[in-house]
Amino acid sequence: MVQKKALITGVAGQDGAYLARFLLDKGYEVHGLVRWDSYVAKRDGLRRLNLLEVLGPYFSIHYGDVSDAHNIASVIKSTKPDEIYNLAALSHVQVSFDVPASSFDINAHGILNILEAVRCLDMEERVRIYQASSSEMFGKVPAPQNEMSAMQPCSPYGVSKLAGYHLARLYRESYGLWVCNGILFNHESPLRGEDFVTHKVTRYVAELEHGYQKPLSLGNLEAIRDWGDARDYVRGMWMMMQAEEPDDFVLASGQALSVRAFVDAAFSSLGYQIEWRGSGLDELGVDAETGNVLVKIDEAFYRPLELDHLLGDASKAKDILAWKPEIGFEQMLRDMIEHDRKIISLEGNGDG
Ligand code: G4F
Repeated sequence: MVQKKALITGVAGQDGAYLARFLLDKGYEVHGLVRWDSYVAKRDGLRRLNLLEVLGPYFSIHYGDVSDAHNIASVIKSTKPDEIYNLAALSHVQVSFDVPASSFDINAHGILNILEAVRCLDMEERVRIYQASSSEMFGKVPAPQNEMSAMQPCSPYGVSKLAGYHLARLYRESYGLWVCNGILFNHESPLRGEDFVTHKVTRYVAELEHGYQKPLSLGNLEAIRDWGDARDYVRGMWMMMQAEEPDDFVLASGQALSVRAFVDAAFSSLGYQIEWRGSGLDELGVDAETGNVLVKIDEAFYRPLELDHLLGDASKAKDILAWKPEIGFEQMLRDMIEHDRKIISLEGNGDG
């Protein structure tokens, strides 16, 4: 059987690592684009790939950057992929307010460079492209959101992702490129970056077992998110790429929780009950048993503009692709905390 080849940009991230593992298990030859800073800090930069045992004979690393048009064209030309998954992104919403131009370079220019490379190399006939679009594009529109909802992003990240989404759609409609947009709602896992709220919380809860130190500082607790599991979502990406026609699909769990409810669930999974006292910036989350302050509010984690309510409707993916999430919220939370406990005990043994 002829082995399919995939190129994954952003392969060192949460989704990239899970997708690489998934495709290797399906018998693909996988090429991963990794940025120079992962090369410099190789051990840390490639830690997810190491953990999932991705590095091996059917996986090749290419150092580069989607915002460098020459680089991405040359990687596409040399690897000749059947499928390109564009997962490279500046993905932290709050950070995008600090570096809006970089967000555009990576999130909008990046996909443009890929689309142009495929077109100029006359590879339209053989390559399929997946663009990682985001529920952050919906911004302020009322929940639930699906493929037909309006889009009013409220962060530089969301605006840059919306530009990327439209470029993908435009190249599909005007040049006939096989490009699909996966509009993914928040998706978490043990490999989630620790600067995202879920992993920041689970890491703190796991550390509590080794003794109380200082409170966890968080921002807005009222925002509501639809949290699914990244492992289900990379399967969905692949399913979109196997469809007969290129199209755009929402992937979501269909259940939403506030950040506060997530915090409560994470703490209670290890037996801590939080009592919320006070309000606004003075609000505290107190351990009902010991009186220790576990959570405090820090204005620094508030964004200039907040996206209040995301709840995805993934009916189209269910109907057309037969995709549905298999890992529930409770299991995801359990896996994240178990992973953090393991990492913390390895660090304690000097193996971290
Ligand atoms: O975990 P977050 O940083 O994820 P956010 O902003 O929803 O973005 C994630 O999901 C998007 C899909 O909709 C992706 F496109 C994007 O790349 C990323 O993966 O924040 C979630 C919520 C926000 O409302 C934030 O204001 O948690 C709130 N929050 C409260 N305290 C915090 C914190 N977020 C972070 N990162 N850190 C805090 O201390």
